Amino acid sequence: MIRVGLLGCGAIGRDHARRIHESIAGMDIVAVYDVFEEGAKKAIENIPGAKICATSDELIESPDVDAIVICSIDSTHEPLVLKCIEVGKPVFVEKPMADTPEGAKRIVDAEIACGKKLVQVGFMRRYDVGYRALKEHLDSKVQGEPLIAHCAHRNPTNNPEMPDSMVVTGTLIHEIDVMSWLLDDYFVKAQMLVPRSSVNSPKQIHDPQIMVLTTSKGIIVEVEAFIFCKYGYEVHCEIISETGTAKLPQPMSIEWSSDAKTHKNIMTDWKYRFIDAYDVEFQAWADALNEGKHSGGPDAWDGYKAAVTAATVIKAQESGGIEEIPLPEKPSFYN
Ligand code: ISE
Repeated sequence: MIRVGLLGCGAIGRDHARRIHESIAGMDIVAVYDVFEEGAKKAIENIPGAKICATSDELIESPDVDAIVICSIDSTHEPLVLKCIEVGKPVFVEKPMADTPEGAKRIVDAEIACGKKLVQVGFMRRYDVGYRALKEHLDSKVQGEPLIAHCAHRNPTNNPEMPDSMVVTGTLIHEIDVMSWLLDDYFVKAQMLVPRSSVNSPKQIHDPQIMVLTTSKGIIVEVEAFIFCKYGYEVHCEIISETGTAKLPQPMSIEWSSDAKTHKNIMTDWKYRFIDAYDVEFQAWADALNEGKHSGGPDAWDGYKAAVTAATVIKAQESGGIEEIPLPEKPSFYN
């Protein structure tokens, strides 16, 4: 049984605590920490025996904690992951792994120096049944090679104070990871297209905006981010290949007609859209840790690749031009 300590008890942290306690076999929550004690108390309300630690270091160093889950605010991810590597404990960190490429590189260097893959990044879309089916389809090459991907990532609302860069590091980072995994390719160029903004979006950001990425094989991935779209939470992905197209399936929802109208519900909360993916992701992490290995899921190199790509997208957001993505060669440690 892997004894897990949770750092950061906001909405997603509490959700992961509940998930690990109720749904994941071979793993349980034994300790939590949050700068706000109220959050920590809430997280363990239904987890008898779990304790609240006074600091993050106390939790990471505790002899009762075998592995750590990090769900605190983005700027704390890098130092906390580095501390886990320093004490040699496996760590699951919500995205982004670090908020700068330099920070992500420090994590990669520390992990290589410690000689063991300890880091998994919370890119849960790789565990979504729809994305997995789409990947299997693309890998079969039944429609030839992929040429273009049209994607959309829409949130009804978001943090009203966020800067434009967070649209990339908090939202588009999912497409940056999942599209590179799906297409088995990496990105070499980035551009940001900016239409007029919605009256419902905060003034300091562009919303919607369109990220255009080019892969090393020349595939164009175009993603609309519309994070104050009001009407619901939706993730779309359509791949155009040489002899046909393929679409990411949408969550099941009945279609009902009445009074000369057809209705279909759309989700509003990303935590529910990917609820099954989170369960599969954590079960894979638990199973791997119980066997003393890495799950093979998103690792520190994936976190680093995403950080480098995101930083270049932010550069393109500022310059309005096409920017080259400076990705160094993958160290053999990650092969
Ligand atoms: C949030 O942090 C997520 O991870 C969601 O998947 C994303 O849709 C949302 O925009 C982010 O704020």
